[in-house]
Amino acid sequence: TDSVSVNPVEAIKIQVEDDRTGMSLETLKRAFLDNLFYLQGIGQTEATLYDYYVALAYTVRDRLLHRFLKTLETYKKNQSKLVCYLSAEFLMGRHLGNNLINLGIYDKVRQTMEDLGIELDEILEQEPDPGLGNGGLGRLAACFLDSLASLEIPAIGYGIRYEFGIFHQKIQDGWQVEVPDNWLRFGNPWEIARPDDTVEIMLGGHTEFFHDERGYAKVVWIPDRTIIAIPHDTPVPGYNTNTVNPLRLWKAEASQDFDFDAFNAGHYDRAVAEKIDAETISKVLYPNDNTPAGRELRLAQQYFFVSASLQDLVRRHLQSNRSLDNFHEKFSIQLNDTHPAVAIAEFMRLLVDKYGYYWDTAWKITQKTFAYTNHTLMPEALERWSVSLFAKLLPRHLEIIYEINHRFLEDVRTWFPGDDELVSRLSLIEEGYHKQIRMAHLACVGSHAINGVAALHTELLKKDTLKDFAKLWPEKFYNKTNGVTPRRWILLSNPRLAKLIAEKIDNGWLKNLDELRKLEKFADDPDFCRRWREIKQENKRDLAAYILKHRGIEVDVNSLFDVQVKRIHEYKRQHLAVLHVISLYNHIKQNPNIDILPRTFIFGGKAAPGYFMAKLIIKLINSVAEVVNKDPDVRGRLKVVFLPNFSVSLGQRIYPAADLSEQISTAGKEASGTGNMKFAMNGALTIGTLDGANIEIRQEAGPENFFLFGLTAEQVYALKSDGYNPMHYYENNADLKAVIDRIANGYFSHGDRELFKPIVDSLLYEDQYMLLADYQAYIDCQEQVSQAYRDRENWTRMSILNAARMGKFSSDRTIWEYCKEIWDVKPVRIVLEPYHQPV
Ligand code: T68
Repeated sequence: TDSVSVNPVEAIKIQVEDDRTGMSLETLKRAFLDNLFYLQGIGQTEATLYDYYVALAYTVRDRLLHRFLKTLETYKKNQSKLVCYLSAEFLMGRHLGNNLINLGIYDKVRQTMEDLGIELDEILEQEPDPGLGNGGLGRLAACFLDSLASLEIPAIGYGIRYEFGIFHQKIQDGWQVEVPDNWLRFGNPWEIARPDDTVEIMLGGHTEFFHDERGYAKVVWIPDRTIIAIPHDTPVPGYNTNTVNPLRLWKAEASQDFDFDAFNAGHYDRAVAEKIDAETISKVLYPNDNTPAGRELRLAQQYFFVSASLQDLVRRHLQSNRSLDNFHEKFSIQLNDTHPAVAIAEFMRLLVDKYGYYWDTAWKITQKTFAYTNHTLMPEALERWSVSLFAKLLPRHLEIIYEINHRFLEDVRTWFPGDDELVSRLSLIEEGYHKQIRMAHLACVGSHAINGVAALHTELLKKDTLKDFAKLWPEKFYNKTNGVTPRRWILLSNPRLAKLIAEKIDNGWLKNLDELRKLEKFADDPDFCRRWREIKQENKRDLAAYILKHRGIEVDVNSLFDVQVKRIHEYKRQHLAVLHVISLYNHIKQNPNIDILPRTFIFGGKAAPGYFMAKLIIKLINSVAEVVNKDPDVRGRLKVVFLPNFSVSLGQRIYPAADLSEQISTAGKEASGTGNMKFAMNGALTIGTLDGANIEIRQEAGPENFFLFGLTAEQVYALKSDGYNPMHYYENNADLKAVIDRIANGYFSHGDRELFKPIVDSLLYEDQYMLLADYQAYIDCQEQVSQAYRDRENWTRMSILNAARMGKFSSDRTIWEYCKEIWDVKPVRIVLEPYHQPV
């Protein structure tokens, strides 16, 4: 560990506690009341809960700031190598609770608030959930930032400060309705605007050739518009460290010059229109998960934040280095999927056009700087941009991409003479009527490392999606199985469980999750098991109260809580779980006295607004819920609940209360999954296919503690090539037929046979995701789950062992692997000024 040394004698000699840094109860209370008065302009008698939230947020921010500034100063002074995580999404979740935890003052602040007659939980609820991401990919970026800071790794996250994050989901008449998420409406105490670091971004126009003074052919890009990017920094503290890394999000604005020109020429209206136009770029997050948007504005967003971030890095580098020759020794840039992949072309443009590098030198620096993470195997989800769109928006980058491609394919032709097929498969350009740029190919050639996000995913990338690249450069491929932060996903979400764990094995697990293994020995301790079970029960009671309040549905806390929360997508197969519900319902209708395990089915997740089938699946869930929940024959033994607006904060309520985690994607489709890890850490057992990280979760937990069903990725592939016929399963399985017929006959749609016809038809005539092939295996496996749950003692034992064995899935482990194998970075200890050392 590098460190900036501080004289330890001095460190104990001077200890000043002031209202902006002090951590004692008295100081915290004074600081909070002071902020309430001077920042919110209100006294305690008049203040709203929201005023309290803002006052407390500033109290916490003050305590982050000197750590933040010290962190930045230390990185600069030490010339530390910095990890730059480029991501179009950061799904951070609420900051306040997490920051209290990472600063180690959660309990103290709870006490402080209590002394003032304020309930901390109520204040935490006031914070709008910053939803700057769609799902797994955006949340992964957030977990990574937490781990980076907790491991004291010099790092910065770069992204877009969307004014509107992921839409707010309402359910009306069973349908999803999207409402804009105006999360910045009342301000944001966590961000700090840094107008001094504003950069200009060029767009559109054309390029011109000329010869420079040395006679070299050069290109200049003449853009037709310029906008500015203003950085807003959010401090990201590590757990129990002084490290506070920046998350730098860019806001788009019109450049002042433009305004003035038009304004002075008497075109006030035009100046205003241009301003609105420029600001559109960071206005809204595209709500598609696992599908490319393909819109001009989306490409503009990608280029906007990438160009701003690279300019920022180059500026930082040149502050303390004479050239960019050693850039790759000071920065490692990770591309979170292909959304920032245009960075490869932009960095080449900066090196060649702006800083005068020879192409070959520039290319070497570029390749050594970048690394690329892939998050999908589905070919339709790989990003492609039409050449014509690129030409219009980024004419110079198109030329650069053609040049990269030309040189790359020349190499391929030398290595594999005569293999034209290979050349066209590897090309960055997909030929055809509409020529397209394959962004994954650009990311692969421009990076020194390419990784998948779970073992199976990486294997399939090498065998299938990126097989030609894997053949060219096997040494570039890595696996980095995803992880999640135990600070937010256990300690903050499930304080009861965290307290029990700490009682038994102390607090080391928060920094080294493998220590959870020490819990294994309590799996046979009746007292521990009883408390484990009670905690789950209390968490279930909390969630039941939430369900009653928000959905008006009463659920039985003694029933099995069977949960599927994630984006709605056909490959994730929420509708397979619905088929199971209907099957159980059919059994009850046939014999109302049947002995059936009471279950509460909980669903949550957003559908992309343009994804018709996904929205229809939500409607189906709600329609089945309506019938099942009020059928007297059911006698409350089955309940179906769709919880609207699944988000990070709703996840924090749900994972701790789940008994069963549904991870039932078609094998080979879910790259990793990360919700599966959050459930397991909180003591839920998994029912799942051999897909993504499920495989590794099962390996760790032990196959006897995992409910496995379904085709393997290989079997899916084989069945597809043999000519899959879903109708065969329908015709030969009476139970399945009865389930599908119930939907088709309009039983759940007031007799309307048309409503769910698209789902029925897609299952019977195509069934791309093979629900019917996996149906019986799933039903049988669910029966095993029911049997297992009846033996509560054994279930508890399995639950404990599952949680105890999830150490691998800490994002700390994932980040260490990136640091050692891909980024080559080391921790840097941040030492505070003596007067800022905690008393
Ligand atoms: C997810 N991908 C994977 N994509 O589906 C999941 N896509 O298996 C994996 O665990 C997770 O990434 C983290 O690696 C996504 O979440 C998107 O959200 C997305 C957004 C825009 C465009 C395409």
